[in-house]
Amino acid sequence: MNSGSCARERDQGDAIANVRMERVLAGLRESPKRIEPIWFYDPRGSALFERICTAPEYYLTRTEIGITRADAPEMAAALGPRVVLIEPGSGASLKTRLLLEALRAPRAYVPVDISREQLLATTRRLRDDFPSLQVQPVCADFTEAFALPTAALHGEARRIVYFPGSTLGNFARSAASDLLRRMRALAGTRGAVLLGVDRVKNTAVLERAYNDAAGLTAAFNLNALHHLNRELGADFDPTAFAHRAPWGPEQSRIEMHLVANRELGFSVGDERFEMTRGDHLLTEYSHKYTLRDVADLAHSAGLAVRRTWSDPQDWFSVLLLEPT
Ligand code: AVI
Repeated sequence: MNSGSCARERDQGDAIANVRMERVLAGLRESPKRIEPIWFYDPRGSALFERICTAPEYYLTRTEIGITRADAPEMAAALGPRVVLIEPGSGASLKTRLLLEALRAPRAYVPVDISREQLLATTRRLRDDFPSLQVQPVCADFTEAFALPTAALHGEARRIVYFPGSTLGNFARSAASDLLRRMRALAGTRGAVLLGVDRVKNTAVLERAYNDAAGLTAAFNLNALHHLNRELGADFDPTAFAHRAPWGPEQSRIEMHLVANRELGFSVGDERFEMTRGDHLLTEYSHKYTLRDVADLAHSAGLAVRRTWSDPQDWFSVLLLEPT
């Protein structure tokens, strides 16, 4: 590598850091102040999220795994043979393995993740465990446009976009609709989207899932401040904030907040912000859906619900969506 390319890489790195800083500042200038959920996820935040997924109160992961375990053969039959499975925000999911095991002669698996380390680790493990499967990782932020590897686009294989985990719920309605629309485009006219969503249910069950007794979700929420302090040189005092995650029935969502427990100030970049006791930072939405909501959302993105698989309590559903 010569000094010219080093300088270019440094300039690109600076440009990305500036964009990140500007997005954080824009969120903090809003009312209420907003921090994007991507700030939960540094290595500590990712480890906390893994622990949340097995917390007794957080029913989502084990319920979706249960559905996948029970219904993967039916899902595989509905998807058809020799598919290319594309998974935006892939992580290291057990659900994907259950699906891959059930699929008939899948052509390729394309995990898409922003974390290069996570992506490489997943790719290595899957190549070991599924030696005949082509694993073609894409390192990208799936909320932005990204290109598929040409091998995944070639041939007649049906493309299936797999989006489990109720991650769609973390997007506001219009952003969720845009994301589904992009997934439809990625799948193509003969393809499909296999989507996992969390269902509307008893408020106490929902609020418990985001206020676990061990304090994992609280630590996960506060981790956004530690992450911002380290990455952007902010000076939040995390001890001055408390985790709150109330259910909002009008918007059908859990809203994660960090509430100031005293009057305080903090700086990000050159900007100074003040909060009074009781003010909050909004860190995440987690929308919950009725089947009617999902059908409407899918419809807004040019997709129709073809199949639905749910657990016996109807707490979570996996839906097969196809272009209308
Ligand atoms: C990633 N996402 C689907 C999780 C959720 O349930 O909305 C993130 C999470 N936030 C708090 N606990 C888990």
